[in-house]
Amino acid sequence: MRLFAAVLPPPERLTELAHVVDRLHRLPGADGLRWTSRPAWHLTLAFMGEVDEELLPELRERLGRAAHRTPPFPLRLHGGGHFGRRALWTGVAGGLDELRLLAERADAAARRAGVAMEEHRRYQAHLTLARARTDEVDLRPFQEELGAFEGGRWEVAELALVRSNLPVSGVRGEQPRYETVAVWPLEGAESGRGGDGRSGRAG
Ligand code: 2AM
Repeated sequence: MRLFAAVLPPPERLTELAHVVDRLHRLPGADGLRWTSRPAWHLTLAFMGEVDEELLPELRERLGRAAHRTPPFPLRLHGGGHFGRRALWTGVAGGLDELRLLAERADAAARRAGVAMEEHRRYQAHLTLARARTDEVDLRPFQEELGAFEGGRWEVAELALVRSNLPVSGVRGEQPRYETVAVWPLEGAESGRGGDGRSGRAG
């Protein structure tokens, strides 16, 4: 199954984002983009790709431990940007160092559980709002509109493991369906003899 670790913003923060996205939908060129929908909004921490079912118990164990060791931290959705001319996103502000640490720990947990992590990309925290089918849409006006967006602060208190079900219909533009497989509370038990390698323990 296709899996990734993520932070899921709470409903009230998604509602704020939905208001901004409504405005984006009205900008010229919006019809030329494939918009992600609210149930799909998440911040990926570590993308694992296809994972063998037999690795799941170990993966769960290690992600749980990573969450256990990491303290909750504040975050807010903030501004926006684009990857080339193909993906429009909103970014985050606040506990960026903590978010990155959680991403590193989720990545390490997956590797140590035996996940190949072959599709690794440099980590950049973002929440994808739209994707372009071609290079023809100028994403800059969308980024400008997002520039003023400051979402409210929330406390990131959970690490989620999410399954991505790719569309099977063959309908062009259909989005993957995401399903939360498990969540673990962030507990900040830093002194714990965790399994992501920082404690020096072989895994
Ligand atoms: P994206 O939104 O930038 O496409 C499910 O596909 C989630 O995993 C999405 O957030 C997606 O990022 C992310 N993702 C997909 N492939 C990835 C990869 N190779 N590296 C990192 N994240 C990836």
